[in-house]
Amino acid sequence: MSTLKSILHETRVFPPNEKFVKQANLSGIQAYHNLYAEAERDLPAFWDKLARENIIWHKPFTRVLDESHHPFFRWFDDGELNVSFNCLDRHLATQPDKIAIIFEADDGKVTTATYRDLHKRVCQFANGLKSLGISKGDRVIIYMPMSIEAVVAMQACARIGATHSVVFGGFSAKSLHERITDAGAVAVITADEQHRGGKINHLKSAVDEALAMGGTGSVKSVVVYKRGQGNLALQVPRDVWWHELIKDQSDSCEPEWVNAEHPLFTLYTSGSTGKPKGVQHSSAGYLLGAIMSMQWVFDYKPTDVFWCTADVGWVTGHSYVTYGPLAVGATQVVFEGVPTFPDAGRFWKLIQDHKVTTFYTAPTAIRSLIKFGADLPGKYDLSSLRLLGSVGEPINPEAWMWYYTVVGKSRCPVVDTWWQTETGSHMIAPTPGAISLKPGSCTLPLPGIMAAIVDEAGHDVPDGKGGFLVIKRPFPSQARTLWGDPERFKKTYFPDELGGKYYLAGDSANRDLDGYFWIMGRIDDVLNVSGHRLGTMEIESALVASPLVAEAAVVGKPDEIKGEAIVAFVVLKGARPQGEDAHATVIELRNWVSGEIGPIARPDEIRFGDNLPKTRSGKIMRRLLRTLARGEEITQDVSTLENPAILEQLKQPVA
Ligand code: 6R9
Repeated sequence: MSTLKSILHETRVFPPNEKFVKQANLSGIQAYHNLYAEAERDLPAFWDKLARENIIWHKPFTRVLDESHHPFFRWFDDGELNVSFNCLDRHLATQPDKIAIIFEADDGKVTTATYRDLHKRVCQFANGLKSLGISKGDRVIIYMPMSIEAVVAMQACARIGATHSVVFGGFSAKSLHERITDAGAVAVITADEQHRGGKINHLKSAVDEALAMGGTGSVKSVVVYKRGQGNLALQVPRDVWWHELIKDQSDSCEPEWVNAEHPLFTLYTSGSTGKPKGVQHSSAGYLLGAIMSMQWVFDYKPTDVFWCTADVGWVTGHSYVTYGPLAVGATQVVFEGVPTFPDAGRFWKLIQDHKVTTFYTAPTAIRSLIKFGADLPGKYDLSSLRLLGSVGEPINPEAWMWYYTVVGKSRCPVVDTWWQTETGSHMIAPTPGAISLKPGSCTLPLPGIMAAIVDEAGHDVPDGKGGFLVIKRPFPSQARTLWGDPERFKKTYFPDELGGKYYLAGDSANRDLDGYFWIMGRIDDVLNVSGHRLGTMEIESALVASPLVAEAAVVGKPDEIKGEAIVAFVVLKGARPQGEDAHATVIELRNWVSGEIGPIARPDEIRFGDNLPKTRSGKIMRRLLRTLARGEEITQDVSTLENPAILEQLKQPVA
């Protein structure tokens, strides 16, 4: 295999294999181009047809797209539906006994639920919520471990028209408090415990702590699912056990029909300021995005066993655990634990045991498993796999190649899916029976997604030049606003600087001469070194291409002469080097990067750690690395860090 010369010089191309093309939902490149052109010709007509074909409407819509309040777009806005009906009831006539969820607990215990079971459980719980006085338009916080119950809780909210806001179980009581008060939630659904990697996290005590912080008078009820022993005192009448709540409830529940634009959920995500943004999604448009991407990108087939490893606390867990797979009637795996417990073969064992066909995970998970070598996946039978997916950050070509060859045995397309909390569903991603893959590129925009790259003034840049990634025309699954802050929505995503017209994603990207998109990283992750623009990702890719390196993160630090200097935090495949050894490795890696990209990209400083500081969803916390790189004390909130101890190691420059 040729060595890598930075991602933009990546020349490997993998056309879809014939067998895959034959069976694909979108088969052959012409089919893709036709569909894309159809959307370009008449965008409303394109989505109109899909919305009628793929959603079951209680009251069909007559209007497709209303742009009169730009950028607060409305889709299908005189239609009525219920999202939970579209995920459950629609399958009762055709496949009630099909397994909807295979749940594997941290300790390996497996339980399943059919569509009929799931429907009953959602109805019962929805009735329980109603008995607490919760109704349409109320906000409900969900703070749960990965479980069938977490999916039930979300679906039950959707069923009664309550707007859920899931808070990831790894967030601290303080973050939870912030979200409860911002949402003005009437209830919190939680569990006594969360089990991950053999460790227990006491969710209910965090809820108690959050509710004791004040300003949470809107919260009338706390529902507690008993995941562990349930050894805790309920605060009656506020708190109620889940099993007590549903005990006498009927297992049928007429769905609340809501307007297409009714807020299905808000999900908090971090922005450039400290205050998290409550990204608000619609019902119909959001659902349509989830369904179409299941069909186009995951090439969904009724025989699939789908597994998205994301937690429901993130948008990926919303669209590709709770809503997308159920709306299309899939069998899916839901996993409570972590990839490395009880050992680093856990993911591969799950794929083997449940005969997973479609596996969707994050590059950071892949890279951390690469560390354990190719022998490990080789010990498991992964022959059920037919499609692999990646999400959350750019996947460097070397990790892509490992995923493709070692996990997928060069048989399975790798779909690198670029999208965001704000976009609700995939935006730029291969339709795998149509599009040739290039390692490290999320390839081409989906039909109906008018993605482009522009400069600071909002003008198109020539291919190969790079700039801001924007989406020029509205699409159904996009966020409608920020909860309680429409001004911030407008300012952040439709800034005046770009003429206010386009959705600004906040990522920089490059489009190559074949029209393929290469995401370079967040706008704030772009370094300007001696007047040269460098994506941190580009340097990371080069580092990871070295046989010595398992993982790397690159940040900038201010430099008097160059503007910015490059600091690389590196995890080696071998042990963390000390003394002379460390010094020699630094020189070797600096020269390596210089050879890969050019002397301009040579890191000014390299530090070694056993790991990188990551959130529990697997994102590297670059802002912490930037603080460390500057030699400053960390004052930021580190409560979302998986491994806070690593910061001490990374403080130390190599002497
Ligand atoms: C789905 C999700 C969004 C940000 C996004 C970008 C990065 C996500 C990516 C990717 C390159 C991909 N990102 N997928 N970058 N290639 N395939 O992760 O949503 O948590 O809101 O993060 O993640 O920087 O702007 P979210």
